[in-house]
Amino acid sequence: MGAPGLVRLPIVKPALDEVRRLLRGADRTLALTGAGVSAESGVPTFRGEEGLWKSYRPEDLATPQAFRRDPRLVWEWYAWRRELVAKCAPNAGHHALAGAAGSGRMSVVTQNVDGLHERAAREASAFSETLELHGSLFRDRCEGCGVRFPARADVDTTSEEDLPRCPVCSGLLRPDVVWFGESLDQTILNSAFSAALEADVCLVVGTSALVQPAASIPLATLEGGGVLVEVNPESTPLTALSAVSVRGRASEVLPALFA
Ligand code: BJW
Ligand code: ZN
Repeated sequence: MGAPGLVRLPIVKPALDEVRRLLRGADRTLALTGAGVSAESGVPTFRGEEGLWKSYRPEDLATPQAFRRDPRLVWEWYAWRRELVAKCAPNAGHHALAGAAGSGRMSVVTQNVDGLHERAAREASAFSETLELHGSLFRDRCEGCGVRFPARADVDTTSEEDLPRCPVCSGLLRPDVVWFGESLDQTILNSAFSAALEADVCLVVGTSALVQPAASIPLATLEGGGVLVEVNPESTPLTALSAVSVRGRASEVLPALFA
């Protein structure tokens, strides 16, 4: 046991107490998550000093135009990310949300394509569907007929001829994610906005809240008379609208909130 003076005190205790009070009083809670929730699992975020967009240009890799121009390059990037994420595991933040969602009073909406919320829910044997706004890294979709397939273990990116093709129509397969300039799945988006409108608390975790329409989902909670709670080491455009902003890491703050 460490000396009493060295015990690590929660730096955000008053904020945590206030959030716990809000969550206890809420009939419905919506958690909207972004890349920050998976950062401590080893999945890179997009923006910020260590973010993917520091080394890669979204216009070269995450638009339909980029895929049409150079599908091999885009596939190479996604094959690398699949491999990277496959080695990652859900962290304490994913587990805390999975536990809370399993209780039935919380929905989880994520912008992440890493599948870590679903994995945490499966590991807890908790039934709770995560709404994946930006698709999944582990699914392919045919450019020709639109049919979706579970991702293959290996994608051969040696040349354009080697790229994966649809077994139904021979069209080129692509990762089933939402790129800039593409519409989100309307059913998923409507469900997310409805959940936000009904929520008494919208817990916004680990997102820079810069990408639309995801960043507007918490506004529906405000319109419905609910409150926002933000968990993020940095401030975001939603900070000023939040009842409480907890400045901390998801893997530390979320378990403390739902313990
Ligand atoms: C921690 C932490 C820790 C770190 N714990 N936290 C209205 C106005 C302006 C533009 C638009 C608009 N409407 C639409 C647009 C265009 C565009 C857009 O929003 N652009 C803005 C960037 C300006 N949106 C679209 O194109 C969308 N489509 C659309 O709207 O269709 C209709 C339409 C089209 C065209 C015009 C108008 C309408 C589609 C958006 C698709 C986004 N796709 C990506 C890639 C997905 C596939 C892939 O992964 O490869 O989605 S981009 C990338 O950003 C990814 C993410 O899901 C998304 C959000 O990022 P996120 O999660 O917020 O991550 P970061 O890195 O930004 O932030 C991490 C945060 O975590 C930071 O705050 C850290 O502090 C924090 N953090 N460690 C907690 N340990
Ligand atoms: Zn097809």
